Amino acid sequence: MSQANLKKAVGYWRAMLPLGLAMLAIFAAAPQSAAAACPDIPMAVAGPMTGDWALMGEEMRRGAQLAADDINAKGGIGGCKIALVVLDDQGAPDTAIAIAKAFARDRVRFVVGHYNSGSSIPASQIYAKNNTLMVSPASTNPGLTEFKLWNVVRTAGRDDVQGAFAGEYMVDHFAARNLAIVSDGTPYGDGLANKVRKALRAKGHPEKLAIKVRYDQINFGDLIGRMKAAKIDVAFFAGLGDQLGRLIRQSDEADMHLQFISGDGAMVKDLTGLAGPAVQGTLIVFSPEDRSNPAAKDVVARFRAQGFEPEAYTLKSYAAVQVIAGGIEMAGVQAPRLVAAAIKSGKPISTVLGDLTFDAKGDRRQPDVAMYVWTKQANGGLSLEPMK
Ligand code: ABU
Repeated sequence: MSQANLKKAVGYWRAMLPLGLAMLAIFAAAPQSAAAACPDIPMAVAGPMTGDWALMGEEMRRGAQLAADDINAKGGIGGCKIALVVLDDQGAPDTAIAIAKAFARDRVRFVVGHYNSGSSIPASQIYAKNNTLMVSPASTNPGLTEFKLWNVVRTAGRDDVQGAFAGEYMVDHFAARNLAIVSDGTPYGDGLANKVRKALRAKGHPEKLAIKVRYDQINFGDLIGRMKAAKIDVAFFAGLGDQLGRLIRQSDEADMHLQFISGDGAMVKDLTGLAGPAVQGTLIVFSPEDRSNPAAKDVVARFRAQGFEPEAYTLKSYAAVQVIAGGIEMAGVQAPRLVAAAIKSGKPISTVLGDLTFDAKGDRRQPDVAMYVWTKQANGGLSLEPMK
């Protein structure tokens, strides 16, 4: 067996072993609400619980778990409790597909996931065939909902919205400079890069350089050399925070002081740890701050009481569970197709993100974006702040 296949196989079994154990735990215990004659509702949260994107997986897990606990504490959904299992897809499409197939054999019909668009898109097609509804809190590639599958919903935004916003911002603020677009080559990165490119061209200021890196690349000497040669001043990075952090640090070490801009994939709390002080001034496009939503006030306070700051995808994951619960309540049954139809009916569902309504494709009807900047504080620390 080749190293690559061995790695895949190990990844598969690492994902499947906890899945099998979790399933056993659920079904051995079900119905936990036996007194109420209402079996538990198996629900999964699936994302990268290990590896470079584990912080985002933790946000998903924490958000979904607290939402399930809160719903259960209030009596569940129509008296049925949520039994949440956590699955590690390692951010790998193959593992996400394996998880989706395993759910088909088991009784999980509701999934909060996945994180990576490159995992959500292929998994969604398996879920669709196998009567499973998924709500992604993080996958932003437009293709996820443009397939118009019955079973896909997301509490995240879309890359066409954030890409247009970022491209217009780049031209409006840096038109006199040389622009570059760097993609990580994933469905997320390539899709977002294309939307930024489209916006730059629409405004008559195309990028001078477009470069792809590998999603697992950690050394960017060639890229930095090419940007230096092309006298690039402003670079949009369409990829995830672990790579952006390394790229910022390595550019700084190469005495290449660029203005970096990136999308929601770089909304990671440890960016400053990866990038070092050169992160100051880096711009990030994301949705308006969920923690400032009045509807999130109590939940944010309880996360903080647990010693956890509910950043980035945490509240979007909490909301994803609320959306599923709201859909079951509206449908009056747990049948995933009817639940999906109820969610997509346009009726508002009350969540920590406020009242959400969804269109027929499963996208939020109120997409919004905002710009953030890594800012030096009076105490010398760096934090990500909304752009004033
Ligand atoms: N949207 C941020 C990163 C996850 C993804 O869409 O691939």
